[in-house]
Amino acid sequence: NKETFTWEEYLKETSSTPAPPNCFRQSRVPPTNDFKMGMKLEAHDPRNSTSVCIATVMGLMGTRLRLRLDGSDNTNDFWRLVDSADIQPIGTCEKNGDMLQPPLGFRMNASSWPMFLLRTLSGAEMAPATAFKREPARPPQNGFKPGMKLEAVDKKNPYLICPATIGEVRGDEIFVMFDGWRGAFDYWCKYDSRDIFPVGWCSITKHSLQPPGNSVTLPKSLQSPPPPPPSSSSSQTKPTRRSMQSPYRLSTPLPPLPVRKGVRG
Ligand code: MLZ
Repeated sequence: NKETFTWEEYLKETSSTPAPPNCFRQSRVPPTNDFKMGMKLEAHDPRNSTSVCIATVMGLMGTRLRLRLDGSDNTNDFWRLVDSADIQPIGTCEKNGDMLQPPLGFRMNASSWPMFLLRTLSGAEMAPATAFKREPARPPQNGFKPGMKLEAVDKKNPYLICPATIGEVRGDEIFVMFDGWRGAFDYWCKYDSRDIFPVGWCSITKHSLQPPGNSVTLPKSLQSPPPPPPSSSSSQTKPTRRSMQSPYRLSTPLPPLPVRKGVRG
């Protein structure tokens, strides 16, 4: 059936091979997701990672949780794995002698935080300690090679996990290229990122997997090189615009290939 994506067919079509599972900072046996909608927990504020906040489970997919910080609005939801070191049971922060913080962009006056905290926790269902799984160890070194296939979180649409290819390897960094999207969603990350998974992960954990896009992947000779990885000295530098780098950059889009049904997100 050509209309549903399967890795088996796709790997044959593209004559490519999956990145070995031991390259990833993921458990060989994926953890179970024992959280439930509405449960509360402690989470590091993604926009201010030194502060620990109260979060509510707003959704579950595979081994991932959609989280919203209590006191924040609905536009800053984020996703974490059940074995992420960024989340912990309620009470952990206090046990460590720390204080729960209001999220960045707390909707109310700062003086109302203590009362808000009291009310948001009273009668709340707290995620049990057993639902939090230990974060797997990082692989000892970067084992990725260009061309290897994987499943990766689309950081612009973080609810999506999509088929991707390793484009380049430099030190501890890898360039993740999303198949069929002409570079629009590609990014550099560390080889031990929690946002990348071995081929088959979504199917095992019952997470949806977006099929590849339908844009042509240009032959290597016509591709512009990936932007440089964020170096430690200039980690905030924006990647150079690719269109500036290659004389071969197409100015008009290529015609779309015959569309598989349900490909577009
Ligand atoms: N449907 C949206 C999301 C694309 C997601 C791509 N992921 C690699 C779009 O077409 O822009």
